[in-house]
Amino acid sequence: MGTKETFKKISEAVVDGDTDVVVEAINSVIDKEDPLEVIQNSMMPGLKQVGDSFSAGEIFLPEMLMAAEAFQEGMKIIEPKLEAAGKKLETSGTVVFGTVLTDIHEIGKNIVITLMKTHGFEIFDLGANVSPTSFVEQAEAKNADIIAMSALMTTTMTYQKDVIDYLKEKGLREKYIVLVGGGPVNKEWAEQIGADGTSDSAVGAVEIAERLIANKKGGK
Ligand code: B12
Repeated sequence: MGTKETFKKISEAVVDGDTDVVVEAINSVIDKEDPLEVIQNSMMPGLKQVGDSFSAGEIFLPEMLMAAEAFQEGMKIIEPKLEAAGKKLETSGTVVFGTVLTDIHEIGKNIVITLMKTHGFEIFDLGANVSPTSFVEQAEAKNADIIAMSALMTTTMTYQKDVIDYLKEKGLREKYIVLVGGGPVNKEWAEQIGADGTSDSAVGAVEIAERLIANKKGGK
């Protein structure tokens, strides 16, 4: 089976929530393919289709849960490869990263975290359902450069604004680079709430984090 067919097989198995097939098919390509390509071109299209079918009322929560589980089992194979492929660099900066309050979606956050680690960032993963006060307390405690927030729902993205407002209230806004991301987040939203940057991809998230850290260290 060629790579293209295997990627299609992985994508379909994510949709079906068939963990065994996902694991087996990933194992068959992971040693010859770029791990990031495997995520972007096989796993993510499957999950996107699941989201679309869920919106259309064609599938329900149990199916979405099974797809998420299959995805996460696949990630267990891909993540170590991604980390091994990363260059060992000096720490680029310290990041506290979490999914906002009342939101439990973590898959995207975890992908961005893995890629940031491979680029030398020190990451404190706060998990999901993180309150604005926790984001700020943890950033202070870890002496972070960046506060990064993921939100996957239109109903939870407003908590990204709450974190920024809380930083302002505490007189700490200028101390941190604030990055926001997740499905419904775009540039307009980031600008509207006064975040420093956003991206809809893990590669883009790393690029923007590196650029903003360089500016900050350069005293800009
Ligand atoms: C998997 C999934 C789940 C899983 C989550 C498992 C887990 N542990 O994460 C489960 C089944 C648990 C779940 C539950 C629910 N879900 Co859900 N879920 C999804 C689904 C299918 C995929 C999300 C995902 O992982 N995408 C893949 C990742 C890689 O993409 P991503 O997160 O966007 O991340 C990328 C970028 O955004 C960016 N990025 C992400 N974070 C950050 C942060 C920064 C700082 C930066 C710079 C970049 C960045 O980089 C990432 C890599 O490319 C989406 C549909 C979709 N198309 O998104 C629905 C979706 C998000 N869910 C939805 C809903 C409604 C729910 C539920 C309310 C369902 C219910 N009735 O209970 C619950 C919510 C529970 C809660 N309180 O949070 C809706 C949200 C609609 C809305 N209001 O906006 C969606 C859009 C489905 C739909 N089309 O209706 N869900």
